Amino acid sequence: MKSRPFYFTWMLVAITGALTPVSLSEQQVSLTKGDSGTLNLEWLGVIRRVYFVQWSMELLEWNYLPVIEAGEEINSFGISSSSAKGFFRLHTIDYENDDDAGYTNPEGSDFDNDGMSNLFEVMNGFNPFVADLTADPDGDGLNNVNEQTAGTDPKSKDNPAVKLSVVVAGD
Ligand SMILES: [Ca+2]
Ligand SMILES: [Ca+2]
Ligand SMILES: [Ca+2]
Repeated sequence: MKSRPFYFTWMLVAITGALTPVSLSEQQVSLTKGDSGTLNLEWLGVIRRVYFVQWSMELLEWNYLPVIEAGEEINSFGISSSSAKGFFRLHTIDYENDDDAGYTNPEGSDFDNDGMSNLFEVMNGFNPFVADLTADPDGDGLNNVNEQTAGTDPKSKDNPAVKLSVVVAGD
């Protein structure tokens, strides 16, 4: 099971199919409480289907969680939480063939062709279905795709490239 810290709480599971409708009968999702307040989201995957997970605090704005799964297996995702309420849902994409690159390598693929891989986007809170390569959420002058290339954190200004250097000239 993948487990990464995420400080929100989810009380309700909603289901959406982005490109194809998903029936509830084939899409059983469970939400259980684990040790030390962790919430475990679990669902049985369907073959040739890729899953993204979104969360929302107030059902107005949805954000992607740092997880991408594919195929017919039991998928589990642990969430550390501290807030009182929230919602989440699955965003799914179906493929015709087993060997479609988007299905065999959904994390390394770039669904919105913005130069950032799907995994990089969800790990950094970006939208893997909207081209946001020129955004600069940390305001450090390096846009997201340049941060990915440089291996720096697009949500933090700690990039070596933008650190000020002070030179004191002697006389
Ligand atoms: Ca992308
Ligand atoms: Ca994007
Ligand atoms: Ca930046």
